[in-house]
Amino acid sequence: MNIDVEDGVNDFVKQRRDGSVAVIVVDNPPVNALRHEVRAGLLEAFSAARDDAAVSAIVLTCAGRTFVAGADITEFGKPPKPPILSEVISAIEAIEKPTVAAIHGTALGGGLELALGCRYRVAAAGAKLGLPEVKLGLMPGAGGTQRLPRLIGAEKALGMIVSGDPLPAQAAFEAGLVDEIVEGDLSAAAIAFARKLVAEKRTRAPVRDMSEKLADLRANPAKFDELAAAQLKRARGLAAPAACVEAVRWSLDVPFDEALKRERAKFVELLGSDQSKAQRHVFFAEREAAKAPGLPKDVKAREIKSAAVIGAGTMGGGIAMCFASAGIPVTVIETSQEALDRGLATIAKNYRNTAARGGMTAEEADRRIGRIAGALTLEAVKDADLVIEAVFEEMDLKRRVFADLDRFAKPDAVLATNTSYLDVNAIAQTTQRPGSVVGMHFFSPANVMKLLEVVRGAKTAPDVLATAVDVGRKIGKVPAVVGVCHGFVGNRMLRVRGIEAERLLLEGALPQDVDGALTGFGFPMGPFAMGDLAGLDVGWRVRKAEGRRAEIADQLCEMGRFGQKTGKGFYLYEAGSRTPKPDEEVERLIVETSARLGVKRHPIGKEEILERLLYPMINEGARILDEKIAARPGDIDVIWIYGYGWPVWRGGPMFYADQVGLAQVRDRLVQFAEKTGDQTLMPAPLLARLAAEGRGFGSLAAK
Ligand code: T1G
Repeated sequence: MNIDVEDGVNDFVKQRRDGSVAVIVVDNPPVNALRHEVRAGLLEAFSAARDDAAVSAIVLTCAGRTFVAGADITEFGKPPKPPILSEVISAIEAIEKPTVAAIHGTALGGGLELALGCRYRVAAAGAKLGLPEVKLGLMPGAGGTQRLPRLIGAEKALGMIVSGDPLPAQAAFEAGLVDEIVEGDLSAAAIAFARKLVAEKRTRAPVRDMSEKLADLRANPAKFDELAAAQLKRARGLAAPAACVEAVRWSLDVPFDEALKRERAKFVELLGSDQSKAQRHVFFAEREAAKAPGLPKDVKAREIKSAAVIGAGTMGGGIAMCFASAGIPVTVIETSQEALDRGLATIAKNYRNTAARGGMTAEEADRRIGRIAGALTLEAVKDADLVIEAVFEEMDLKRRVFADLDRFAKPDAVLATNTSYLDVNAIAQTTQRPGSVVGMHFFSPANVMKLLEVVRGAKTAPDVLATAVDVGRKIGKVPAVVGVCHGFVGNRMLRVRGIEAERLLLEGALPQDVDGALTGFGFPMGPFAMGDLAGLDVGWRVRKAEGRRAEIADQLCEMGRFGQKTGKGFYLYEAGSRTPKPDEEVERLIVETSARLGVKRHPIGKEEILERLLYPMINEGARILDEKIAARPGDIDVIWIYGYGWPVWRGGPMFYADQVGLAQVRDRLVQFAEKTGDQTLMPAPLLARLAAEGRGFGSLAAK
């Protein structure tokens, strides 16, 4: 964007004149967040342009890669500095001269609210516009809940505000949110647009005074309730979505200024809530988790223009879909035609089902299917920039595959393994190029789950690691860099929780008690229902390989009860149903096993069940930090939220531990160790130290 800056209102807001058009430029990299100097600079610049008789119109634009992407989240929780955003927006809205927001990149949150204060909006073709505050446990706090419904109607506004998902420019244009889509030089086009308004003496009411688009739902509040209920279906445990609904309802039946006051008050209330603090923690933790400590800032990721996946099973198929959906051609390699056909058919079925549900067009589904090729020999990897091995979780098999890959893959290919437990270094050693080997641990179903554990081997080259992280983002994943140990971060902590869950069954709980405690806490599913979904035989094979026994789970497997796939596991499943039903036979087995093992069963309360499941995990998390398998506590939080269903509004296990207080966690762990005799439950050195110092994991700077 060519901006010859006439002068600076301050370091973050510049202004210049293009004839009689005043051009105000926000310049606060990387995303032009509305820190207080930006707000102050905008108020000053707009006031000056308003009062300057030589100015006939005002264009608001931004330098860098995006329009304003919202309030400065790092300022939240600190005393607000004037002017507050809604004050700036009201001042802009009151200006009679045409005001035009020129939008590129992402106009989000306070950024879109700012644009709604202008009389007109023009957008670059690739722009996105949204109010994602709900994803931070908040709601729009500067008029978005009142102005957006007035401009595009309450139904569309409700969808945007409760989901927090942005609208692409074209859809925004069709909704009336944007007045013109621009190709080429946005600033020049916006200035031309402003000039045309002046020349044609076109005026428009401020958004606050618009009402025609509210008429339908004002006349039919029951319809609004219906729409709201549909939107809130997915709000499980979250407070912000309901607050967003209430606020949009005010646009129908509360005068604008009164509604603005209420919006502000509710926004401030949410800002102070534990849920929003947790979700803001996750926002920043997610961005940190992809940053591998010690990686040179200038390391460049290799470009991945093609991929190959070894194995067309559940994981291989899902992984291939990630690349095809991101526009990267991918070859899936299997050992038999039958297995290949089955894998490719499942992929095609998944895409067609999504298209049938309206998740994409049939043409788009065909395009994605078309990007996936099949092959029956490993030679087919020869042109791939990235090869991902997704074969059976067995070390010898993986080592054989990598030895062969070493012969066929091109010299600068990145060789990744999707192992979920095994030693990436041992796999890399079978090649002449261990520097090219990295772990890319996807989560099932791989085309849905957001998490990607990027496993850094002892010899993994910096640019290979950077490439795995970069391509992970490109295929829509949340990458978290971890070190090599058995089960890496997520599965290692899951194993500890599993041991405790089994122990609780022997001591007095039933599967539905344990699962109920976790679903009550906010997890979508408890350990036993999750085991039944994944198949109990999976864990059984892992335990056998480790020479470990889980009394109840192993007996169920010996009885052929593998979970949903056999209609019986820890629960009963009626034909065609995924709803777990408690099973007396399992209850009897548990009680008999306790008696056989001489364990005296006793009632265990929900709170204790929760502590017994979560505190040992947190303790293992502390060991993982001590061993530098994870660099930051936030990485562990991101892994559990995007890979294991930890409720985002509780911030993740390490964030949650800080809220509970590490002294409490420490003391309970000591009690559990004494009660069970299991010394691995004794507080990890890091946890014990922080608790003794009255500190939390949050006080640990990035290592
Ligand atoms: N405030 C402060 N820092 C921000 C920020 C923000 N709003 N947005 C991004 N950053 C930092 C981020 O931490 C990272 O830092 C760098 O910018 C690049 O971000 C009143 C109350 C815009 C789509 O929720 O969704 O307005 O890691 O890595 O992938 O109603 O950032 O480099 O040190 O994500 O290209 C509403 C949040 C705020 C949008 C760009 N707005 N941002 O994605 O880059 S609440 C949002 C994003 C609000 C009003 C309310 C994305 C992005 P670092 P990045 P990206």
